[in-house]
Amino acid sequence: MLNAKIQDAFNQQINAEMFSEYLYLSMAAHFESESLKGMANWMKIQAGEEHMHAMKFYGFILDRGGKVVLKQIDAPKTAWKSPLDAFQDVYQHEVKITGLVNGLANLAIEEKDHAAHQFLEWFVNEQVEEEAAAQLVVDQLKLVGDNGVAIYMIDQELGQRQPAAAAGAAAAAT
Ligand code: OFO
Repeated sequence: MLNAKIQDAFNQQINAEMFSEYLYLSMAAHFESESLKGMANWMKIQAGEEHMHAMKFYGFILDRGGKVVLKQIDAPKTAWKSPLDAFQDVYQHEVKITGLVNGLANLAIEEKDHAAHQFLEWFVNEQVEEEAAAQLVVDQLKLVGDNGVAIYMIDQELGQRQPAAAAGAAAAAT
């Protein structure tokens, strides 16, 4: 049985993850319109991962006999000055999400909910990866500055990103 405080906090996190999905989909649409298809691909896959994160919370609440309560999703930004501007926003957003996940883990400890705490461990680790992935692209974009050829090459590289399930299957086959 899920206590009310954790249920509310987890429902709030569904909203945060759905906003993340919206934000990255908005960035994807922005990059599509800038003909940066690789960056759009990276963002669409990221948006899909955020949806999966939201669904993990959804499933956990229901498995514990709780009630899922969906709230209104804020509208994300729709334009960015440059690829660097967008990826810096990704990084800052992920830092914010890490703070939310840490807050949930603290709450689970306070409420002595071991199942919730264990469930959140996956997210704690995931956030390390998410921050690192965004930071890497920010660093690369800072390195190349306004060099169009280099931005094109980064775009090509980001176009190689595959959804986590497909990437896992490919790695298992090698
Ligand atoms: Fe980007 O990790 Fe969920 O929100």
